[in-house]
Amino acid sequence: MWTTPNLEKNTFGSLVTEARKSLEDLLYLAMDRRVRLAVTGLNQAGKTVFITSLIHQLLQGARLGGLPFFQVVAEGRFQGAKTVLQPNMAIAAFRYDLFIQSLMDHPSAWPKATDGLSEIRLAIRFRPSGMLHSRLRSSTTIHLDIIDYPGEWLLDLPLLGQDFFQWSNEVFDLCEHAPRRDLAQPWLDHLSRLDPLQHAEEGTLRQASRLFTDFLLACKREPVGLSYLQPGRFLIPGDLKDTPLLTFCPIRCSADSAKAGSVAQVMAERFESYKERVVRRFYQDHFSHFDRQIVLVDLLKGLNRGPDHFSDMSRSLKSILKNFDYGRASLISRLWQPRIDRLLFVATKADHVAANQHGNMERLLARMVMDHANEAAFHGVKVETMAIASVVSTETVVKEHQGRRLSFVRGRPKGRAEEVLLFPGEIPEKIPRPEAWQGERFNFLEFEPRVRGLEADDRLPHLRLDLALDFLLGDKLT
Ligand SMILES: Nc1nc2c(ncn2[C@@H]2O[C@H](COP(=O)(O)OP(=O)(O)O)[C@@H](O)[C@H]2O)c(=O)[nH]1
Ligand SMILES: [Mg+2]
Repeated sequence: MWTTPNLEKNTFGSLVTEARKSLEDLLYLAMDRRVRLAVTGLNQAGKTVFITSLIHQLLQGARLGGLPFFQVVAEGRFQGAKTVLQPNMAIAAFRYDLFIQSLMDHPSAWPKATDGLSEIRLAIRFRPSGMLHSRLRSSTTIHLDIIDYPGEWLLDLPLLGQDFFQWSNEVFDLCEHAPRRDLAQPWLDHLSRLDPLQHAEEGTLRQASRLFTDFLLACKREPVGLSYLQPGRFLIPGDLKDTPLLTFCPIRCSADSAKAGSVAQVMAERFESYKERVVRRFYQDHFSHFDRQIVLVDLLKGLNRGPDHFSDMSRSLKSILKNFDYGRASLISRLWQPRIDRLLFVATKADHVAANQHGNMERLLARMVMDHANEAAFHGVKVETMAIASVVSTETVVKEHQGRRLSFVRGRPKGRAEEVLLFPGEIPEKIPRPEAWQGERFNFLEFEPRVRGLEADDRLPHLRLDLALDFLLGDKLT
């Protein structure tokens, strides 16, 4: 029998190994080293605080034992993170430096409200897991781009599937019910005196549009606080303020009667331009490049405000979820190739209630998004819900009260000088029935940050940020 001499066999073996190693090396290099994590939520949902705390935990919390359930940290493979130059020249910077400063100050304060879109880049260094990767490299770096943008913009998606006259009718229908009915009155009165077929003058368009914008802003303002409001840029105009793109409003008129040059026809043209140049452009320039999405929800504010507002919030959440319906007939898939493959819904500010309520908080949120989340999951998007606190500002205290053991929270309510111990009440695990909302059923207070005496080498306390990170990024750090 013919046999290969030992020497030859070894050389051949090592050649094969070398070749395989180079191939693996190439494959590894070809792997995507950039993750675009988009953070959204309605106004005041907690985006700025969430991103600030998340960056802080990566820069310093991980070293101080603050991310025990983030696998790459738990397995001892996390080597560090730092902020690096932002790649996109035309996007506002997310001012982590200012926001963390404000939280760490004495006295500590919540970061100032922001609007519009901003971005920051982190470099994360870690040791790859598994035989293949760890043999190839002792460590590797991934770039994490975090993008903060208003959830209100995602509510504009349905506009892409409507023409001006359909949209107008939808808005008029919504205005038949409280609380919109009264708030819309000045604008509707004005429209009743305006002939939609008269020749369009800029002044006429501006006046009608201003009254409509005032109506939207009144809907958004506290204590009304509605969220299902379109077009989104009318509320957060940024550099589009006063442009013709934002100078239109719904008009009572049929498509066939709107003759060229009339108010109705010019308004319809501007609506189409808004769809093209604002909505579609946001999806093309930004949304279609996101890899992971987190949607923050302030459930407690929704509960405080009562049933109408709560259902408005549910409606907004469902509308946001339509952005992740990748079915072949869906608006999203017809327009572009979606790539977000993980979607996390988070109930924020869990520290406003006692720890024993967090389970219900999560279950309530899960119920609100369930139907549409199933749809997204069916099309390959991993969906998860959680209750978190980005910066914990209370503590739970269990005490005997009239023979019952109750969970209280201790913290400094917004605007007060001293800490108090209070019983914030319970969160229902299901959406309450209309009759269960009688009186002021829910009154969850907001708290000032409690970062007293935090040294530069301490970390901000959080709840479950590590689990959120693991869901959003864990697989990219293996
Ligand atoms: N107690 C507590 N309050 C929070 C937390 N996150 C946000 N907040 C409160 O919610 C407000 C709005 O948060 P912000 O991040 O600015 O919301 P954004 O509009 O979504 O960016 C803050 O000013 C705080 O009062 C949190 O983790 N815990
Ligand atoms: Mg903000």
